Amino acid sequence: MSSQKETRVDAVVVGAGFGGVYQTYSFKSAGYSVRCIERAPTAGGVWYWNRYPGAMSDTESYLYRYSWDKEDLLTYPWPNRYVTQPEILKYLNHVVDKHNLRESMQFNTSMESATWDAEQNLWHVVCDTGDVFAARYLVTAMGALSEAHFPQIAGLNSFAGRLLHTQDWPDDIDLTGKTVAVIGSGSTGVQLMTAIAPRVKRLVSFQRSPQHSVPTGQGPVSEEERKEINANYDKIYEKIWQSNSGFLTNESDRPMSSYTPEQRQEIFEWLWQQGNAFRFNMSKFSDITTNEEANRETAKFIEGKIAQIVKDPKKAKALTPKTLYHRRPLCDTGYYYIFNQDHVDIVDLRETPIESIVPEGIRTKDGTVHELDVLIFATGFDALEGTYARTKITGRDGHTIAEHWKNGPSSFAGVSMAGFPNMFMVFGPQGPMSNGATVVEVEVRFIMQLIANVEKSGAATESGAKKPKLIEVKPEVEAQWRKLCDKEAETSILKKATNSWIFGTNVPGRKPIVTFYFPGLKGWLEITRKEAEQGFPSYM
Ligand code: NA7
Repeated sequence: MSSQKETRVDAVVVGAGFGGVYQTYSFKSAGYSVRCIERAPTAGGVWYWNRYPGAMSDTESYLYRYSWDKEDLLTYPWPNRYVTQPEILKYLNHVVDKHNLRESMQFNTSMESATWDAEQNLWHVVCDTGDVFAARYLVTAMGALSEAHFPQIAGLNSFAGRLLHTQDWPDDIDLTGKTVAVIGSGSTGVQLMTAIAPRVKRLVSFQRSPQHSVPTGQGPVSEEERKEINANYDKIYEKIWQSNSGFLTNESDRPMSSYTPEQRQEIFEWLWQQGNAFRFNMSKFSDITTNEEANRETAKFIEGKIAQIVKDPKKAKALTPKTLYHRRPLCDTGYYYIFNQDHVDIVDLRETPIESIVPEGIRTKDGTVHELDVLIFATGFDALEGTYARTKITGRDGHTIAEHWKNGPSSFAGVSMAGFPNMFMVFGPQGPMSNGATVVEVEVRFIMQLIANVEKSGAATESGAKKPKLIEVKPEVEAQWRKLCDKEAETSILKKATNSWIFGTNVPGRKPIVTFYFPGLKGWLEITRKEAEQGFPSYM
């Protein structure tokens, strides 16, 4: 432990993204002294780092925000159906300023370690700035997806041009007139390529797996639409808290087989015109992710669209998946269309793998050297473990998170880990699989309920007269939760995907896990509500 004088606070929050901002607000408004530390120079979290062109939310604007600031809900501008990265960054910083949270925040500060002190029942938090905090509560809101996954390709460091990862996008890069390669065709790669295609001299996608993507339906929101949403916000959120996805007020309970083949095609076409991947997946058919036949039919419809849109048969072939529609659903603002331009090309890595990176660019196994100015990795994240590996968190009896997660990340409800008293995660492993903006809200509320529960007993006083009661989940509850998450994911077609961060299989060497609680928001809320009603029996 550092010899530096400790600053005593009630709570330390790590991270000032969607989760950390709300957690800081919640502590502050409940009267706790709180320090939020953030490694970036401002609030924003993933929306600060992922500044690549085209970055935007694929949850619709009216739901990609906090529900608890009613005034903002009604007045804060969101002119389009989806909010872009700069808009989200601005919004989060607006919330920080509006609620005077900046005074509780410390930027350009990373947590190096957090160590549980069982004598004093405190967390000692050491930062790279030399700051040391002692806090009764520690909340890590560091994001599940905040550490870049950089695949180890031979010769990676030999490239003489500019090498970038979408996760840490620099401000000084201008791609105009450049020859650019993108490795990665997940939601990030698809957004990025669609956005940069008009301005680069040449764009080549080095694609390992083609994906099924549907249109976002991005476009302006009229004054009438906004008025209608404003007039119904309470009712909308009532439905959202009852939904699995946290995105949709209308999740279908009708299986695909209940429609005739003609009706299905009409519905697919309607969904395609409406846009939004989650709407496409869940609003009209209930079984796209659970019934293989329904899934194949959906995949076939999208593949038909690819064939219609992409004129060059070679490019169309490369862009057409041969798999189920089983990845995290994607949507785009014209992705397939960019391949109709002569300066946009695709290398199908299934046929011609990368041999190595060379100073001039990428050498593929057929001996071709693709000369490049800029090489962009849109290769995703080392989810959860990557994030938590940046810091050393040591709980009871010297037990570290790295040890706790030796069989892959786990928690109870995405929030608590056995052996880590008075510590909580926002967006930890096995939280609800739902819209992130709603997930952070329900998790923070649950954390505050847990804290209020022990504090109302009067046990956790600053005076230290009594040993404060601790909040610590039972180990058997965490183990059962993990089993439950495995079971709930068992029937999902998403499980058939390889290389998925949702199943911990995208980074070599990581243990496969089920990252989410698949029943989503509704199921998670039912369980945690019961937990609160019964006086938190899962906790010691
Ligand atoms: P994803 O969804 O993990 O996608 C990563 C992409 O990078 C995907 O196309 C991968 O191909 C590709 N990739 C990864 N490693 C390699 C190597 N070694 N060679 C070639 N291609 C590779 O990350 P995103 O950033 O797009 O999205 C992550 C989340 O962010 C998303 O779910 C949203 O919640 C926001 P693969 O498909 O594995 O063959």
